[in-house]
Amino acid sequence: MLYPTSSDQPLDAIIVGAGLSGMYQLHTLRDQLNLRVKVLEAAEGVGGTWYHNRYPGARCDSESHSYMFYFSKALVASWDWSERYPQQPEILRYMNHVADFLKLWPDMVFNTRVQSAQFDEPNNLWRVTTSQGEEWRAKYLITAVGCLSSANVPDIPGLDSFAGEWAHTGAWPLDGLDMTGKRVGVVGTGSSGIQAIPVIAEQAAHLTVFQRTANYSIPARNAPLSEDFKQHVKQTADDIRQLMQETPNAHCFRIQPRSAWDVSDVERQAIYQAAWDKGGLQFRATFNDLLRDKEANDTAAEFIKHKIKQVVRDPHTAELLSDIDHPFAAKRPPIDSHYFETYNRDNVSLVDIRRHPILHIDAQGIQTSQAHFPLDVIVFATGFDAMTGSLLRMNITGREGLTLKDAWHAGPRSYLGLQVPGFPNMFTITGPGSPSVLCNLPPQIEQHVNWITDCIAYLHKQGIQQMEADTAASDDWVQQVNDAANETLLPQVRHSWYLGANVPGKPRVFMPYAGGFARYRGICDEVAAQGYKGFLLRA
Ligand code: N01
Repeated sequence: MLYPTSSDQPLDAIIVGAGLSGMYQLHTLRDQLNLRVKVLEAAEGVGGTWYHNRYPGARCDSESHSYMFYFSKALVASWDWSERYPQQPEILRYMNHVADFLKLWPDMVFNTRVQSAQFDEPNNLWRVTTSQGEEWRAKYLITAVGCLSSANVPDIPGLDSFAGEWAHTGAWPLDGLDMTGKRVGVVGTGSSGIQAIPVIAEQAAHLTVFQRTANYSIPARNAPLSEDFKQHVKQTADDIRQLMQETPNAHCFRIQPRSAWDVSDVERQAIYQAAWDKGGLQFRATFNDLLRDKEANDTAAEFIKHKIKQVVRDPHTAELLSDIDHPFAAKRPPIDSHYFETYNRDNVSLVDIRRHPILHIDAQGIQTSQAHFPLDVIVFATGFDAMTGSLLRMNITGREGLTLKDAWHAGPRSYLGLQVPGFPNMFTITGPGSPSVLCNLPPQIEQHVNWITDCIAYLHKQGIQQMEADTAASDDWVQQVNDAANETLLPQVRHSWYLGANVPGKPRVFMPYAGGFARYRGICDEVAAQGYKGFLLRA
């Protein structure tokens, strides 16, 4: 047996997950604090969600120079992205490069799914059991399981009887899915579906898209990066990092400090047009009140709906695609490469499953309340049991037999998205209650990992054996998370995955902190400066 089991010395920390967060956490604890740490990872390799999301067209919606680590200048200098938005294989290469660069491989254990984690109170240890039949023990348990890692396959009657092949975008087969010349159905038009649909349409004999909720999308305007730009990123790394830390969503662009009502109608249209031409998530940064003022938001929404109608030639299809029932960017806004244009192809059709729901799947295909659609392949682009799914799947039990499932029966409750009352010495990187999915994730990961690392250093220095989120502080934080969300239009979308509404039976609670990354960082820093106020520290 290569690694410690119950008979060996416990580790200092077990990190679950070898995505960006798990890898960086391993580096800081091992190489800065000199702790004994292992990463346990269910997959065969590093990458986290990017390991599994191999669907055609998978690409990052954050611009490549913002989707990387900035904590090390040498690491920044060692990497070049090739495109404005990196494709999944390139992101996976980057992750492998990070593991090589930081020499992480000896301390990561693959093909090892955590099956349970139990706090052993008398010994002040976490006991972790895995799919390999091992038990690992460590003082700290750090979850780095990602926010969008638990694929949500809808429970549609008859799926088992389907004679063709099917896959979920978030759990894509490692050896791919050949759709050449086949009749393919895609269910779902969120970010993943909108990325996959144009690429699948080029391969399939016929593509049928099953749309439940029409969605906005902004052209990505992807392009190769020039050598000049690649050099610029290296030379201005400090500025880029600083900018991402100051913006609400940790992206490399500022939200314009103007209201949609500060300009004339003509100027507003010109601003939207320029943002449309430039492409990308910056579109929502054109005005500072798009997510707070419904009427301001309507001006952006109408602009995009008009664009859809201009692009899509068939009036009925254009109507279905532009009949959007929620404010722009109140659900995570997709960006695309020729998504709406794809509906002008002869081999693509759109089915409205809001009006005519899917009834069941049979051996030959999908039956809606209106018609039967013969298919060879079904692609579920139906999203994730976001933010809590992967944590709950780990069967975590804290003090006095309290399970995480019970602790979160009414929705996730944590302090700062970092710790949960009743679960001592457990930290949740980008956990529910942190800005996480509302942010470009690498800067938020750096911030969380640095905070946890500083915190553990402090505990060691002070001789503190146990740290746990205080219940009252956590309740107050949950209130602050709700208050921040209620200042925006985000909670108004009742079918949003931010609220858990996409998973049957999941409590409807707004999960990420919407007060902005910069504000959140300030709060976390303040808590640390006050000796980790709001946490119970036991010697
Ligand atoms: O999932 P989604 P996603 N029957 O939940 C539909 C990130 N991401 O994988 O809206 C029929 O957004 C559902 O319909 P409705 C990003 O944060 C990042 O696309 O619930 N349809 C919707 O159309 C994103 O927000 C990148 O009515 C069903 C779709 O499936 C998040 O991942 C790239 C259904 C699901 O959309 C999730 O995106 C891609 C059912 N039973 C994704 N259940 C980056 O670039 C669901 N749907 C970083």
